[in-house]
Amino acid sequence: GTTAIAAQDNRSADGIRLAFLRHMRRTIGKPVEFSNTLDQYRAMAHLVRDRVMDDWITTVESYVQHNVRVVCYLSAEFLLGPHLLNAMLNLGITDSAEKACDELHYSLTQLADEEPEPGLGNGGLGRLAACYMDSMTTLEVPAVGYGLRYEFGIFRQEIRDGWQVEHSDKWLEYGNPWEIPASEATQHVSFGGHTETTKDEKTGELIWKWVPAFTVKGVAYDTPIPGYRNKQVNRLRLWKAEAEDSFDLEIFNRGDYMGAVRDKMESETISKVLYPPDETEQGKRLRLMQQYFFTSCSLQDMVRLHKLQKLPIEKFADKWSVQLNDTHPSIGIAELMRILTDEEEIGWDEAWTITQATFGYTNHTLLPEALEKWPLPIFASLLPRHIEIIYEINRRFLKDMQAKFPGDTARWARMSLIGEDGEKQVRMANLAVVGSKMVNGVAKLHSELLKEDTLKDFYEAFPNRFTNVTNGVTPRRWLMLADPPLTALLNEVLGTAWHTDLYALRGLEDYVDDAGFLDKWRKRQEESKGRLGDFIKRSMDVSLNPASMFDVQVKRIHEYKRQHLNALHILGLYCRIKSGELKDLPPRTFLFGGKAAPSYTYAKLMIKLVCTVGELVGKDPQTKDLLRVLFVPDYSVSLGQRIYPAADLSEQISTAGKEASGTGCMKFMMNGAVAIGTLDGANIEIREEVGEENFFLFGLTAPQIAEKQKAGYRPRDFYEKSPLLREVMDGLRDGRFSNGDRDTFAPLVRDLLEVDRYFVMADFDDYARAQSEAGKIFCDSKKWSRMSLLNTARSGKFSSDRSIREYCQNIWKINLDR
Ligand code: 26R
Repeated sequence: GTTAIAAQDNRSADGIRLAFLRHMRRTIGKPVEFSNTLDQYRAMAHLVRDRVMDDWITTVESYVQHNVRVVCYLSAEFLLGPHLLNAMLNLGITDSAEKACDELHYSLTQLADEEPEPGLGNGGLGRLAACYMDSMTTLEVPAVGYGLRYEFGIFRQEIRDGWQVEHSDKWLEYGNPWEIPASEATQHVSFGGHTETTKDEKTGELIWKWVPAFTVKGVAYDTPIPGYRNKQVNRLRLWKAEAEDSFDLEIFNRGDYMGAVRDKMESETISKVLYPPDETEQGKRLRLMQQYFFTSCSLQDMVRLHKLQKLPIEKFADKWSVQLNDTHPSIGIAELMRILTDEEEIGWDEAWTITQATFGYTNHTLLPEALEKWPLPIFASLLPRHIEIIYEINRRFLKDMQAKFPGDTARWARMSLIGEDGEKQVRMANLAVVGSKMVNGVAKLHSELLKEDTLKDFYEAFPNRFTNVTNGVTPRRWLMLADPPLTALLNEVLGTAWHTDLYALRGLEDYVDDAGFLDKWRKRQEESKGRLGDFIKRSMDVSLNPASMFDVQVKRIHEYKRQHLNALHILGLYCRIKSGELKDLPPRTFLFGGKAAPSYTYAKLMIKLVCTVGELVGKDPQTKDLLRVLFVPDYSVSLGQRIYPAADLSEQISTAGKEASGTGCMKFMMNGAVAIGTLDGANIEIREEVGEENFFLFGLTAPQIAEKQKAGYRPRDFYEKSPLLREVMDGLRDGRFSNGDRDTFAPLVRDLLEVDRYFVMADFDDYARAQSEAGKIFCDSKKWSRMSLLNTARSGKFSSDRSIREYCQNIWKINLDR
C-alpha cells in the first residue's frame, strides 16, 4: 500500500535528491549553492543513514520477538573503512544516488572521497572483524560487535625522505554521521582498590566484595551495519570512556580549575587512542585498562539486555555466544565469573559452566612476542578482584591437570595461568583457552601449528576444543565496491547469484579458453591499472606505465612479512640489468604500502630501504623504463580498494609458519591477481583452490624452517653460495645503492648476515627464480589472463560468508536455515 510506495520513493533518484536538499537545509544549515564538497558528503551521508535506520528498527523488533540467540563479537579493533558507498551498495541505492548527483551536478565519487576513514584497527585482525560484521548481517545472524570508540585511530603516515613520519588521525573532527549515542546503555567500570570478605550470617559462606579506587563511565555509540540487500541491520557498539562527573564543581568553586578537569582527562584517556602492536613495555597499564573497560561494558550490557527480556541469568549462555577476537578481550572470562558469582550470587561451579559455554576464542598469531602477558603487579593493582578469580580458576584447573598428567610438573608449569619465569605474569592465552568451549586458528596450517606447538599442552588436555575456521573477506566491499567494471562484467556473464554465493564465480571457468573473453578480461585489467595510475598521478604526481606488470605488496611492515626480501630482489634485477645480463625483461611497477609500528625501528628501516631502491632504479637511465618502485604512503582500507583491482602479481612472501592466515591475499585473488608466495597461512589453501599451475610457489616450508632453526641456521652460508645475493648484500653494505652512504643500512645487513630470524637469505634465490618465471609468463598475455581469470573463478572459498557459516555451525551453534 502507501508505505510500499513511500519506501520505493525513498530509494528513487528523485527521493534521494529531495532528501539531500532537505538535509542540506536542516542538518548542514547552508543554502545549497554555498555548500562545499564536505557539506555535500555530510548531507548525503545523513540521508543514507536515514534509510539504514528504517531497516534497523524492523530488525531489532524481529530479534526481540523471536528471542533469538545473539553472537557478540568482542574485538579491540574494527577497521571498517568508509561507510557511504558501502551502505549505498548494500541498500541497493547506488544508481539512484548517482543519478541524483548528476542532476545536482556533483560527482558521487568526489563526495565519497570526503569521508574520513574510521581507522579503528591496525591491520588484518581489525579488518577481519569488519568483514565478519558484513557477513553476519548478510547471513541474518543476530550479532553485536563490541569494541572501543577510539578518538584517534591508526596514525596517518607520511613519508619524508624515505622515512615514516606519524601524524594523529582526527577522524571525528567534523562529527560522525554514522554513529548514534545510546544513552540507555551507559555502564560504569571500576578499577583499583582492594577486596574484602564478610561472612554470610545465615549460611556462613564467605562473601567477596571489591572496593574499587575509582570508576569510569562507558558511553555507547552505535553504528548500524547493513546487510547486503536483505533489510537486516546489526549493531556495532563502541564504548567511549568518560569521567563519572565530567566536572567537579566543588573543586572548581575552590579555584582549582585544572584540578576540576584533571579527573575528566584521566578517565577519557582510556578510549583516546588505538595502540599499535609493538613490543615495547610502554603504556602497558593503559592498554590493560582499555581491554578491561570495553570488555566489562560489553558484558554488563549483555546482562542488562538479558534481564530486560526477563530471562533467568542461569540461561545466559543459551542467549549469548561471545567470540574473543584474539586475547585482547579475554579478561572477559574473569569478568563474567565476577558478575555471576559476586553480583548474581551464583555458585562457582555453575558460574564456571555458564562462562565456559559462553566464550569462544580465536587465536591470530603464533609469534611468541605477540602472545599477551601482563606483569602481575600491574594486573593485581588495577584488577584486585579479578586476580583472585584467576587464581581460583587456576587452582581448580591445575588440580585437574595434576589428575590428568600425574607427576608431569613441567607441564603444569607451562599450562598455569600464571607464568613464573622471571617476573610473575598473567598469561592471557592460557586463560582464554581454559575459559572457552572452542578455540580456533584462522587457516588450516595455523590451526595445526597451534595444536602441535603453541598450545600443544592444551590440545593434549582438551583435543575436542580445537578447530579451524579459515579467514575470509567480504566480496561486497573487496570486489563489488572496489571494482565496479569487473562487477559489471561478472554480472553480465554470471548473473548476480555470486554476490551472496561466491562459489558461483566458478561459472567463469566456462570462458577460460574463449579468446574473445580473455581479451576482454585483459582490457578490463588494463583499465583498472589506468584508474590507479590516475589516482597516483593526482596524489603523488608520479606517472605509471599501465602496460607494465603491477607487482604489489601491501600489508603491515614487519620482518616476518619480508618486504626486505622483495626489495633485495629488485636490487638483484638492478644489478643484472646494469651488468647487461638481463636485457628483454617486461617492464615492472613494484608498489609497496603499509605502516610500521612507531617504535619498530627495524620496520621503519625496511620502508627506507624500499624508498632508497625506488630512487636508485627510478633515476638510472638504464633501469628507469624497466623498473619502477613506489612506496604509496598511508595505506588504508580506501587505498586498498583502489590498489587490489589493479594488481597483476600479489606478493605473499612471509616466512613459512609465521603468517597466521593473511587476508590481503584473498582480496587480490578475487580481483584476478596471481600470487607469488610461500607455503604459509591461507596461501596454502589459495594454491589448493586455484591449482599449483596458477600460483608461483617458492621457499622453505614450515617444517624445513623448524628443522633449520633446530640445526643452527647460518645465513652467511647462503650469501657465500649465491653470487647474486652476494652482489646485492655487498652493494648494500658498501653504499653502492645509496650514494655512498654505508651507515643507514648497516644494521640491516648485519642482521641478515648474522641472525636473519626470518630466513630471507635462505629463500632469496628461490624467490628470484619464481619471480623470473612470473615475468616470463606475463609476457604471454593470453596465458596470464587465463591464470588471472582462474584466480577470480576459484576464489569462492575466501568469502567471509563461508567463514561465518562455519562459525555458526561449529562454534556458535546457530542454525542458519531458520
Ligand atoms: C598483543 C599486542 C602487542 C598485539 C599483537 C598483535 C596486538 C595486535 C596484534 C595483531 C595481530 C593479532 C594480527 O593482526 N594478526 C593477524 O590477524 C589476521 C586475521 O586473522 C591474520 O590474517 C594475520 O595473518 C595475522 O597476522
